[in-house]
Amino acid sequence: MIDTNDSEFLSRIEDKSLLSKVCDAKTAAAMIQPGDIIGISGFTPCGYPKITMHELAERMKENPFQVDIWTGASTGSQIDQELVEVNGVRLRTPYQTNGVLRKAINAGQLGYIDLHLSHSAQQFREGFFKNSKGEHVTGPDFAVVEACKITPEGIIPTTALGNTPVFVSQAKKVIIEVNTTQPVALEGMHDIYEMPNPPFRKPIPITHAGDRIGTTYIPVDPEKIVAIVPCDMPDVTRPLAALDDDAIAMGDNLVEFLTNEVKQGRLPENLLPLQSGVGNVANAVINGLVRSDFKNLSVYTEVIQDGMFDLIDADKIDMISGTSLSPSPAGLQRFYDNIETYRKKIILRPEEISNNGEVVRRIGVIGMNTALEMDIYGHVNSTHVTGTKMMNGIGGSGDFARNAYLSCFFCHSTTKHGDISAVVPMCSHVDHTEHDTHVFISEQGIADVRGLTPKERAKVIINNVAHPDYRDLLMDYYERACAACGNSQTPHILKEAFAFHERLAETGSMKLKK
Ligand code: 0RQ
Repeated sequence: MIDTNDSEFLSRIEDKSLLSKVCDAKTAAAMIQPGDIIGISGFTPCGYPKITMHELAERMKENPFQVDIWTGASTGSQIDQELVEVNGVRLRTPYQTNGVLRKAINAGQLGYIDLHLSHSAQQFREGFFKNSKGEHVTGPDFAVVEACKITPEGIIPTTALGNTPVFVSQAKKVIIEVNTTQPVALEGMHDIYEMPNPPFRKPIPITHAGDRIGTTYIPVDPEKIVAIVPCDMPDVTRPLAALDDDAIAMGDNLVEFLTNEVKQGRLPENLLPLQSGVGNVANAVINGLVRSDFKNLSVYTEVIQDGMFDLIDADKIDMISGTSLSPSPAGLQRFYDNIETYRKKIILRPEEISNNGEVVRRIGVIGMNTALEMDIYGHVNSTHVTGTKMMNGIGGSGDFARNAYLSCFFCHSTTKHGDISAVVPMCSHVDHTEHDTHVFISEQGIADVRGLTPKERAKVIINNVAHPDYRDLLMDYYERACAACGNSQTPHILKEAFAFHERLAETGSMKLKK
């Protein structure tokens, strides 16, 4: 662990007037008071403050208290695990993926507010949130942010932006961790643009994924900086699953679909800007594009996973816009090793801009997100396992799905060794409605439901996307529902709509017992 005299650390504080603010993480963590709201930099386990939050958890072990944690999305274990293990979090928003935090949320240990990520900055800034005393606030008490350096102009962020700019501009006090494991070559990759509140907002001037509209630094009022802390703990990212046959099949199905769209004249030869969601499925789907003949692609997305580096290496990419790098540990090392090449092709924006519906709709994004389950009429559940237990959150999937030119959803047709069907009669929770979904792809095939009525959609989804083990059960439900409701617009047998979920709860499988 480096100390406050470390020469590399001190050299990264280019504004020497700030040297008087240098202190260790324990001293910085001691400034945080019970009930404070902390705005955390970064997005996914990238670009988050590490040592100060670890020291805060250590302090809470001795002297228990709680804080509210506002973030960009998921974050590192010092925040979403260590603080939760000492019961130090009262409220967490707007997204998470940590197993310990997920368990605590589903046990009711803390409050969790799941937001469309593009909405979060605006809601923080405009006083939608309350502190622990029930008072509406327009920013956090502390912004705790990771920087690769501090210049006279402001903070140079690291591997992710998320909501960092809004936290810095709205916080009462700012703690900056200067992380010497983050390369200074990150400078220049960011494009910081903050929007005023309505009615003063102007159009966001982005018409191509590669347009730059802001600054490469986050402006900060030096008076608000209360601590500058040395840190040499690296980002700890999550591994991605290896590509299996199902993942390859989903990628191939996507390429087949897009190739046909180009042939039919509904997409240009280099497609439209691509967005790809989080997780193993999304990464696998991008891999399908690496194996395709498409060229000169552009990406307007939220997270940049390993598959995007493959696209750059295969010389298929003009530009990638996102808010976060979110690679596997091997992918992060690959990024650092090739930073001079990759930095020319990647722009990191605040999530208010990377996910903004106005831009997504203007540039005509092809949205590609992952479903936990979908129903026969095309509604999607991305967040709640069997309708009640939070998995991760809606993240940016709704920002993109609702505004995309073409909104695709992917999933394995079954999970948990075939005991759970991704296609069910009625979703146990709905994040994306039938109005926001155009194309479903599983390893079984493609259901293109554009221009179809609900009853037409049901047949295509059951026959093309559901697993063969569940097709007869689903078709039987659909046909009986049609008969029971006199062929109404969206037929259901309400008493039976959740029979798949009930069977899973009772027997451990959605399949009928033989
Ligand atoms: O469980 O971890 O125990 O193996 O869910 O499933 O198939 O590995 O899929 O990693 O791609 O995650 C929707 C969660 C998918 C993610 C979700 C179980 C399954 C497995 C993971 P295990 P896979 P992925 C922003 C994009 C919402 C946010 C979003 C997500 C685990 O993509 O959080 O889209 N999305 N952001 O066994 C019970 C079911 C299940 C199930 C899967 N029906 N019931 N468990 N699982 N289906 C936009 C961007 O631009 C990035």
